[in-house]
Amino acid sequence: MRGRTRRLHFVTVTLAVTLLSAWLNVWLPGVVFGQTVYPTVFFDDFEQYPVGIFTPTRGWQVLTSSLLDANISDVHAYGDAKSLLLKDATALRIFGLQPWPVGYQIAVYADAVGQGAFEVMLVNKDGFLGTNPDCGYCGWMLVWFESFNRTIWVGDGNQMTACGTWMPGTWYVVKVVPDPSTNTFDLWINNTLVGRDLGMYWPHEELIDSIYLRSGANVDVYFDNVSVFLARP
Ligand SMILES: [Ca+2]
Repeated sequence: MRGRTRRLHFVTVTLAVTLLSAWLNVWLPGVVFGQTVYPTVFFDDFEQYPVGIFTPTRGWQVLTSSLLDANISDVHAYGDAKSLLLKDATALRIFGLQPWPVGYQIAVYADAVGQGAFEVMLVNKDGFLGTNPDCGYCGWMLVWFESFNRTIWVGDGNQMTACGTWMPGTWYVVKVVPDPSTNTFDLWINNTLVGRDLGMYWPHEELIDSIYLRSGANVDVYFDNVSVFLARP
């Protein structure tokens, strides 16, 4: 009887650990920051979509002339099997208005230098599409991978700061953490702080409701492990 109770206890503990691990895998990637864990607004690793043409669901929208330009790929992925592949295309993931401050993390990969650039930032969807005059440009905390001389730029679209270079065939994990007390943000790339106390020039951060991913580089650009988090413990 004692052995049966012990086995039952073992099974219960194993099940609890398994469920906790699964929960952690779903909710925590991208929001562990030093000793701090930030609450996740959303996370997507694209593992739940079939390989092939990306059918935008779960808050995603694809802005492109052809849906053929947005695909779920199993060619490159960050730490698992699938990623979102954009070819001269833009994807928006709408997560809704959140209490400021909001940060984001994303893994990006280009398999060639190509032309143009690829980029990520937070936006107000309606403003960015030109229908909300309250926030002007309506894009915040832009990280811009320029193909010409492979420079990584960060800023607000107008005032940009070079913060490193990039190589094709390499994953870059971009993490942006705002600090509302100083109206600045920090940029981390592959866990290295490459931009500190960067200026926030556009007002009305409380209007942020989406994350924006774009490939205009005439090359295949892969995006994975997209997360948005509330930037406070
Ligand atoms: Ca993935």
